[in-house]
Amino acid sequence: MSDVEKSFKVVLLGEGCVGKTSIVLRYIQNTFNDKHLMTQHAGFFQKNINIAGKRVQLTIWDTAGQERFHALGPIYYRGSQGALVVYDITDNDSFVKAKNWIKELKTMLGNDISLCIIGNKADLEKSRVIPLAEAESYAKSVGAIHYSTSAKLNKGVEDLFLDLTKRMLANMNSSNNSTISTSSNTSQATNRSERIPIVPDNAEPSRTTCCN
Ligand code: G3D
Ligand code: MG
Repeated sequence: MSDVEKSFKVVLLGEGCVGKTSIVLRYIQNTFNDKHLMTQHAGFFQKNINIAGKRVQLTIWDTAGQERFHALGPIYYRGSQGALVVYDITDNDSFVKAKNWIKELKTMLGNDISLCIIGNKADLEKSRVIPLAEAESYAKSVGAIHYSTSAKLNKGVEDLFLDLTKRMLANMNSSNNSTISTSSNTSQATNRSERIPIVPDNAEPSRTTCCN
């Protein structure tokens, strides 16, 4: 098996409790835990996939709950080629927050990033407050792709990462630097140097769930 040909940094963003950690754990470990996850899984996860004949390594950054205190800044998403901005389809505030993140990412990173807007908790369709058409139309208006997922039921998660990876490869090919990178090139080295540890959040130790 050949070495990784390309490495991408992908960040998860969105309000607390929308299911960011659940999505990444579903993708990496194929597990779902409805117990409190916030402080247990801070940092980044890696997954290697073969796609279009290329071996790609995804480094997926999850927060340690800093979003609850508005404490996530450019240091977290800088250098990323993909962003998953997650909202909860049953929570209007989380959709507003997702739009704010999109605005910030576009201001800070321009069009160099593949944006995904993810309506999670699709299993709670009966409690949906964000119409799918509205979310899709917003995504289109900002050049993002909208996905519906349920980390709980394992719906849409694999497809989302596959599609995002294809888009990041396509972006890379359409940019000036269209040569496939190797693991020793500058772009990956840059990503490595930006692996600033995410400090676990100890601010809410007594909570057993993060929602409600
Ligand atoms: P976060 O990382 O965005 O803060 P978490 O969100 O992944 O910690 O999830 C927050 C809560 O939402 C968790 O429940 C989790 O089980 C639940 N959740 C995540 N994804 C889904 C989903 O697809 N469907 C449903 N129904 N629930 C989901 P608790 O009870 O720990 O607050
Ligand atoms: Mg989390």
